[in-house]
Amino acid sequence: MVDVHALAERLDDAARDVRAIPRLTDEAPLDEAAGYAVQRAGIELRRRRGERLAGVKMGFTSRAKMVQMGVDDVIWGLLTDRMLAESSVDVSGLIHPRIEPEIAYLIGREVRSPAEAESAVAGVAVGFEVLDSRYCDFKFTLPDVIADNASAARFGFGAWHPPRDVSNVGLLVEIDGRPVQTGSSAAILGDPARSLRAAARLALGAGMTLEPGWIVLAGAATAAVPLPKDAHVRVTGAGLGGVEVTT
Ligand code: OOG
Repeated sequence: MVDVHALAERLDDAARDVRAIPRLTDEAPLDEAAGYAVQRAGIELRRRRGERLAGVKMGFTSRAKMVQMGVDDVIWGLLTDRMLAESSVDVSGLIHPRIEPEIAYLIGREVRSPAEAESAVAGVAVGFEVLDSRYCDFKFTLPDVIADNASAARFGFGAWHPPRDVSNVGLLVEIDGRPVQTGSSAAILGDPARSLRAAARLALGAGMTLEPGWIVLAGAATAAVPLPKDAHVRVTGAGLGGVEVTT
């Protein structure tokens, strides 16, 4: 028997103590369903501390990320209001943060079926996600990373634009003015809209719906890069402007 609550607390403590832990699967026989149960229990701990759900993030939606992390399935995690980084990220509170470019969707009304997902979008923006695996060396199996809320740590986004085709947006990540990653949103399942529909499907499967005001991060189009201290990061999406963050 897997003690879902105890495993969620172990991950939650690791994040709060800024200390990496061994993979849960080293000792507990987790499958993906158990991983999601641990993820939900972890979100419950956050909710009890007053955090509110702010959206969802998709993971492993691009080949570059699957290859980087050695996994082969799409996953999701939940975002809370306290993960939102307005303009700065304090990396001293994170274990080994990495940053990646994102396409962000703003949900305008409740999504009751995956087919409704695109018409429910109120805006699109370029965004970023700061990942921080709670596991040693950023190494995990699929159930481990699912339990760890898909490595979610912080996120941000630029100005919202009216809904539009974002199937081939050129993305650029610069750190201190130096380009460190380039890619296209087409790397996200061929079109980030597929990732959005998958988010709606996964939410419904978990007894939830994408809600008005929620953000959906469609997943990275490039590999993630280490986020150093005292850095200035700019993520730009062709036609969507940019978003900046300092550490
Ligand atoms: C897991 C999260 C992956 C993405 O965009 O593919 C992810 C990780 O790489 O630590 O968010």
